[in-house]
Amino acid sequence: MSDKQYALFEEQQKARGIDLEKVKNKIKGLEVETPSWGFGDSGTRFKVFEQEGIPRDPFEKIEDAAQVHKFTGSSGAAAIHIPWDKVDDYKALKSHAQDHGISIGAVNPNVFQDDDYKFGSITNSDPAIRKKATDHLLECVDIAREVDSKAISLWFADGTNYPGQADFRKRKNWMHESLQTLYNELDDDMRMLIEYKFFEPAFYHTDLADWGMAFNMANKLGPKADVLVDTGHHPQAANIEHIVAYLLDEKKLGGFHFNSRKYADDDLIVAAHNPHEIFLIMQQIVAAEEDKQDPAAAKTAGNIAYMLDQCHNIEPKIPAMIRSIMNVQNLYTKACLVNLEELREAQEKQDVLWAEEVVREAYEFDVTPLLKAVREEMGAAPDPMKAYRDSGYAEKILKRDKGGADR
Ligand code: PSV
Ligand code: MN
Repeated sequence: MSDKQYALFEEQQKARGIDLEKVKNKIKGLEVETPSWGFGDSGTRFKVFEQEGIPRDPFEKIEDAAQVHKFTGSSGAAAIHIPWDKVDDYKALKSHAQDHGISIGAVNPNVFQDDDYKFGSITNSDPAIRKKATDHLLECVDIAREVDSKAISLWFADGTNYPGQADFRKRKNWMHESLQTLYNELDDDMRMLIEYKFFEPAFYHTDLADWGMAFNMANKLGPKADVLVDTGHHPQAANIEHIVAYLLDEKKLGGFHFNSRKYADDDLIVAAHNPHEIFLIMQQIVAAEEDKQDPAAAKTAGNIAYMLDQCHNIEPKIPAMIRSIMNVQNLYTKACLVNLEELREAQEKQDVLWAEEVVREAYEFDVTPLLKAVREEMGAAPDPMKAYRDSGYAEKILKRDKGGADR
């Protein structure tokens, strides 16, 4: 698009009542963390394909994450997963991130990879195993303090495979007990994000199966506990944007794990085949951000921790992350182009087709030129994919060879 065409786009948006300067500022404020584990080798239960150039330790994962930020301008933090990212000196990890222009994001405890957790971690009927898992959660609070992170992001693989295997209600209470212990340990400016998933790795039941259970838990714990929505953790056809709106209204939406899925928890590039779904989620968020009648909802929306949770098993990691960040930026921008006043009017008049059109119209605009302009203003790359390709970084890391660190 030439400058002239861009000027026309600006005119067009102005005529629709959209303040493009405001939209630009909103895009500049959008930060999406990358997951350190998304830079490591990963695969399916059938095969992990080793790639050349995979980071050999958490420090190199941070270096790769910094590349994503360098070119997109919107990914200034990397989430870590413990023990995958266990290091002797967490302050050194924090400084390494700072030296590369990013920070450490959410700290994710891992209580699903130890043999002891075969029958559950914080829901295990053995008190010694529950204590071991809870102690690890507390260890992660200490790590968060060292790396200056304000979020503990929790996901539990706990569940059962067969009817009668365990007592659902007891497990529910054990989970509450453990999470309360963690909650009590959080500093005032920290929060915990509770992620749910209705399947996998357990096949019969999962202890935190859906947003309602996570919401109930977060409510019981208190204001420092919020719900995290991973877009890959719902049954097919679940209306995720409705869940998002509900949690926003309850002021309990804390974070996102973005990815896209076709069948299960596929962890693919976000919006690779569900762009419209991500747009509709973003639309709910932008509507809350702009809600003058409900400042608390606007505050909640403005305080969401956005993260990618992706495990690319056949594609190169860094450009896949860059593509994901671009897709999130793209769909958030489109959501910002919805004329909310017109939408309200259409809803008040109960004009179904008009309301649908107001939302769809925004989705159909090409916002690439706008995003190029914004990235330029931010000092990032107008075309991040090309800039990364041209940078030579992908070739430079080949010397790391195959066989990188644990995810
Ligand atoms: C589980 O499927 C999950 O979404 C959780 O966020 C984990 O921490 C992450 O994937 C990595 O396994
Ligand atoms: Mn997740």
